Amino acid sequence: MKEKLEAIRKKAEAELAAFTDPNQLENFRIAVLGKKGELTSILKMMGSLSAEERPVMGQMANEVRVFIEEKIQEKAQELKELEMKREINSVPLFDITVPADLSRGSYHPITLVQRQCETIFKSMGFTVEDYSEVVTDYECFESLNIPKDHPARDMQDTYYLENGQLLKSQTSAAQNAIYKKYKDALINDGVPIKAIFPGRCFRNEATDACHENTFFQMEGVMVDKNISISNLIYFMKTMLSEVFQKDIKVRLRPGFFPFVEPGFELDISCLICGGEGCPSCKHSGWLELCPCGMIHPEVLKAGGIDPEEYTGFAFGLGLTRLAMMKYGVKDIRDLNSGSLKSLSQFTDDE
Ligand code: FA5
Repeated sequence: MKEKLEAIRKKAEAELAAFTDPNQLENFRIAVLGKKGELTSILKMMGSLSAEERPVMGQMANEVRVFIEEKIQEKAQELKELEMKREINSVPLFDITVPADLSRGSYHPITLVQRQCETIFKSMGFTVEDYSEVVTDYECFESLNIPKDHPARDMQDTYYLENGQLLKSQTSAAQNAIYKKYKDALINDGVPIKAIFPGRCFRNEATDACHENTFFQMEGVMVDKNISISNLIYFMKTMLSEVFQKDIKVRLRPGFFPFVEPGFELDISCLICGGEGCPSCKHSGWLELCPCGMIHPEVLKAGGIDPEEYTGFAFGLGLTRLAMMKYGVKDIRDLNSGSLKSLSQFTDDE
């Protein structure tokens, strides 16, 4: 029996190393550890051993079982990571040298991604709102729990106009108006507020491969009774899997925004370099894509909604960065270049 157990262990080690497909793993698991598997059959023979041999063989059989289970798990993880790498490498990188086909017009990649997101959220009952690019200080900051002289204003270097208005630095600037528009239906008729609002944002930023001074975001809010972080995570996951049509590595970490509590940063593993680090992700392997959180009670109050009764989530998706990742654009500045040679290459694959 000892030799048999040793043979099973050796065979498992050799066979598992050669597997390239998760189905092979499952078949192997059944053949060895399943009800009628090789190891299980040996265990069934334990009864015929002497009282001295039984515990020794029992321990050895158990060690072989644990060894094989661990090896199967390791291999499954290795195959999963390989599959992910394959998928990431299958994102066709946008090639700036390809000659343009200017025989007909085409949509801008940000428009394509925005429309996809709109379709996804509309199918989940969200309305699509439009909002102006010039807003008041109240809309962009004060209504969002960022009073005058609050240090959080320094997080965004804002362009102010001579009349005191400003170029919106974040689509969150539309939140207050949306709450006011839909609060009566929420309070009187129990209709949840579910809205997205895509729009252009402006910040006085030094540009690089992943920062522009003019870029698009898409805000999303949902307010109702008993909305929780699980609802937020569900909608974020659905949006990403629908946009990319495959599993994307994401990470959620704490983030500070005065208008949400708790707040999160949602990053995705850079699809340009497969997470290894490149200029498109500032060499970190991750790209900040969609900060989000539970709407701060002060923000709901400013919108005329009682935070004791209602809760909600909000997110601010970086649409321009999403277009980069979706279409394999290494440098965000190409998207604002106005170069038809570059921009005519994108097509709607819906
Ligand atoms: C905000 O603008 C918040 N309003 C987002 C938010 C909304 C948080 C609702 C919580 C609840 P932030 O400054 O991090 O956060 O920008 C959000 C996203 O916009 C970033 O993750 C990024 O994808 C994109 N973004 C920000 N700055 C730039 C830039 N200069 N160029 C390109 N994309 C940018």
